[in-house]
Amino acid sequence: MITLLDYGAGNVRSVINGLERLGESVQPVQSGDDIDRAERLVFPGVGNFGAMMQILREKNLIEPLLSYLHSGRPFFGICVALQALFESSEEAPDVEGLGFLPGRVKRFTTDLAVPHIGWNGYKARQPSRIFNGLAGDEKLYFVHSYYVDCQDADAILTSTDYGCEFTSAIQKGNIIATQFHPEKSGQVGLKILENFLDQSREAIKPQHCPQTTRLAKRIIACLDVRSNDQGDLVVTKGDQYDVREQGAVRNLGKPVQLAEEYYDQGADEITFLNITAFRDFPLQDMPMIEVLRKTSKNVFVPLTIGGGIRDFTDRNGRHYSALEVASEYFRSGADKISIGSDAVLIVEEVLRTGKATGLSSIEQIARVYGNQAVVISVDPRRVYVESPDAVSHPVIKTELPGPNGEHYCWYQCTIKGGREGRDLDAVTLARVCEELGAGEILLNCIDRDGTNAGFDLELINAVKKAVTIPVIASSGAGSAAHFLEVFAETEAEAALAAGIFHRKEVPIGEVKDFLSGRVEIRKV
Ligand code: 1PR
Repeated sequence: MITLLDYGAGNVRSVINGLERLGESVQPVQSGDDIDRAERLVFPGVGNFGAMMQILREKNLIEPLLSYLHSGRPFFGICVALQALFESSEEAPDVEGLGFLPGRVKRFTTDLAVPHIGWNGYKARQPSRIFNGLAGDEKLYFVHSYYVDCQDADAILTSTDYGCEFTSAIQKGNIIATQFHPEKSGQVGLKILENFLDQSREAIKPQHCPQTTRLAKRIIACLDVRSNDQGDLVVTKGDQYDVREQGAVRNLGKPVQLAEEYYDQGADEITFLNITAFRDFPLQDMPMIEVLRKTSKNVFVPLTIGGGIRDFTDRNGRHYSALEVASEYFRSGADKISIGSDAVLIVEEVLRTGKATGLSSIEQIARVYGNQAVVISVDPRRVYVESPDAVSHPVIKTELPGPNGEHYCWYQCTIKGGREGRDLDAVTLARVCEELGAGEILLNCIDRDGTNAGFDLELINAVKKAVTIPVIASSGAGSAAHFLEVFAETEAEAALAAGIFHRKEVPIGEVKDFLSGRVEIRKV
């Protein structure tokens, strides 16, 4: 039996799924007494350091937690739960941490994108039972903007490089905590959890740890999901967003099954986009919730879900906030949510009034679940113009002339799955969304979607220059070489594709084999 400390702020389902997969039963903490009685305690931390400490205080869990930590019983903390063990955090300077270990939590100050999102390596500093079966050169999944500066050298279990060298795991007696997410780190992560659960395993140091660790470029499989005309939920795929072929919605497979296949093939992340959610409220019959629940049982890499995340009032006058919709997704196994149409409307309003309200879906969800949990999905389309000052939007000089020989273009944002163009450009959208608290940009391109013609490098460079958060390049991948091209010619942190994977033209493994040795990637 594992006791799980869930303070209600994020995706603990994946941790539970991981532990259950390893044959354990999981009992959530209801009160401090449960912690007092616990034999093994797992504490997955998500969201904001200050909010977490405040909830722990309100629930009177600080004292039981500290006395558990000092009792020498097994403890595994994840992400913000690692940070909680220290004295304080720059994320909430007025809030005290548990102070179990000396040191502070600091924000990354680097030219690299922040949050640090993706698969990075680790350098083992001491033997541990969690390393059993690991070679040392594996990559693990990180997602955070703050890192631990541990002042007790003997407690540092692993360190990782990202602009600086930071403590990525600690071990002190039976207390282990990691900045990375084992429950999201595929088979390697499950192995680490399994090693923690079995206290009889020998403490070892892995053989092949790197001198310097490097963040991998991520390869993401995207599943556009909707109901077809028969009412079945299917994975579909459009050509420039048109998903119908001879009148019928293209059916390329079942969402859960395809997600599992891509996980097995080595996808670094899976994204589900509920592409008709702008007209059907996502909590009405909740098909995507079920997809997430089932997928997260067997898929141990990050899951993003998008579509319909906005405020909504149903026929009976019941109001749902975007935060409620997102919360339901997080509870069901999502690690990140993606906001499309609503982000465009929010940014238009911010630009019109000159200020943010603090109440938009982006701001509210980022406040509760952390910036890293909020992805903005952009659906832009090229608009050619005669000259750079023809419109008030940022215009780029393009190598791909327009139909009338134009050498300039801007990227118009659309909503409702590309059906409606707006007077807003993708560069401004991305920049303002970052200011509002978004943690990542999923940059689609209607012109390239489904064309197999390669990514729109000019679009990606224009948006990437405007933001410091990670950018996922999307739309147009038609070969493994297109992935190399996008990583060589832009600074995108990840590349996403759909059609070539669904049609089995180029499997994920082939993309990774092709990139191996040329681009830093995660090998499975
Ligand atoms: O606006 O918040 O409800 O979110 C709806 C979401 O659904 C948005 O993220 C939007 O991008 C997506 N969406 C809406 N309609 C479509 C459509 O195709 N008709 N799909 C759609 C967007 C783009 C990518 C695609 C890449 C890669 N699809 O998801 O996977 O272009 O494709 P490729 O590799 O085959 O070229 P909201």
